[in-house]
Amino acid sequence: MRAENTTPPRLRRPAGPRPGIGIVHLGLGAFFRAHVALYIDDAMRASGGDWGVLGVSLVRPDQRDRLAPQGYAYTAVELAPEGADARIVDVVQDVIVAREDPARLLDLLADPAIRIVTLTVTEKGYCHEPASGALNRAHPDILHDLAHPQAPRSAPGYLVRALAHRRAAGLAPFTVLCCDNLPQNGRVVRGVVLELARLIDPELADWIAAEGRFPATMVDRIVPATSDEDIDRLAERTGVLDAAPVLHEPFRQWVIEDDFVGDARPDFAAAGAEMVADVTAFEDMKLRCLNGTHSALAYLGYLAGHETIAEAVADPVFAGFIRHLWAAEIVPSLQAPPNVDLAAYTEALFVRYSNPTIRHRTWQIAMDGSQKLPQRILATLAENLAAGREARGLTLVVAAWIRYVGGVDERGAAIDVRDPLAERLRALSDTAPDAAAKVRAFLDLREVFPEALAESADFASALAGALVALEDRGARAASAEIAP
Ligand code: CS2
Repeated sequence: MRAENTTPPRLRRPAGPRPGIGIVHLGLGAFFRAHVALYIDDAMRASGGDWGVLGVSLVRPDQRDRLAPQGYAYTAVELAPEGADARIVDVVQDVIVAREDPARLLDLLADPAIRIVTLTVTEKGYCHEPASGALNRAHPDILHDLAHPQAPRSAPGYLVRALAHRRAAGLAPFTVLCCDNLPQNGRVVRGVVLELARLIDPELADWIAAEGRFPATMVDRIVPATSDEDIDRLAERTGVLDAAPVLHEPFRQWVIEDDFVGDARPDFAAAGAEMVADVTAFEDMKLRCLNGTHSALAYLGYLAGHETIAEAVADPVFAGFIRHLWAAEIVPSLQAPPNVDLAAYTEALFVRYSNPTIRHRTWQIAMDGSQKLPQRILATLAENLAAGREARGLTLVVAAWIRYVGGVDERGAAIDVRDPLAERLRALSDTAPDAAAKVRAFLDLREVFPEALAESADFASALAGALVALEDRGARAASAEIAP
């Protein structure tokens, strides 16, 4: 038999005792499986505890269907420039798809053994208005969840109904542990949960406000989407087929506010997480330095024809541009967290971006810009303008986003724009007669742009100038003009 015709055997869950389930995770994407899940696994290995995970996909069955035949075990492949290293992870004990049976998920969340609900549902999963953090009461999923109490669709909808069931059963609430890239992420999820709960039952909202815990966290690890080629390559290397591996960089960081209901949590510190009283400085540093320049490279790099982050930073123009952003526009806006040297932090980011074994597509990071720009770019920009600091680089990034969501790249090819506001953005772009009108129409998106930017005539004219530079001379030349 020729080797290439044989199908390798499927990955199997390693034999051995299984922990009880203590955590429900909403949003079973690659990031959770390559980051939070590994900390939970390491914490249990170090200090024990029944912290097995029930994974939940809110809508799509694909992860469950790939993981179930392998007993929910998967391979985490660490990609370092000097070589790859693989580990089998079996912390996930079961996976369910909420949309198939919402009542079952609500029952499971009311189990007293569940002490923590972790979330990676992406920025748009909180149904909030990105500029203000408030619940978007007109969101179709929120309207649905108010009308159908037993069958929610949104993450806040599940949390509120599950907390109501726990209160009715005389149980303590679970801790809600947000692991998405939002500033004050614990505060954001607490805010939307309380607002939704108040619309349903003010006493429930009071109980959640008094008894619930929503620690904020800063999460960091670069985890590109897994491709079919990645799956084939891993199977060739190991001789075993894993239909759901995750690929990640060596670096990882997790900073967690140590505020859990009844102090019930895995021993995250033993796994290397930093347990702190306040994550704000860590969150601002990471969102602005890492995610901010990721988005810069995503829009400018994509427009200039770069497919991945590693390719974009190998281009001296974009390398120079993000170094300018860090030194002149981002770091001056930050308070360094204790014992952190921000210059060393950003230099380490540059090395992480340059890892040639990570294929992190600019297109992937460009997704959902309307939900990402406020915390990654616009907050820094507004502070710089108020303080009279340099802001031309960040202004160009906003212009590049506007150019990108117009849906046509610099060679005239269509861009597959993914964003909850994609249709509206495209329409704004298509109907504006010139750059100034386009910029005005975008700045009027008040769920995206903060007042300080939306109402500044100087900013509007700088943004229009940046858009003209992009349209006339292209992303590469426009970036080089700012950071020669
Ligand atoms: C990226 C993040 O896709 C994106 O928007 O900026 O996923 C980034 O890779 C992680 O936050 C790194 O911790």
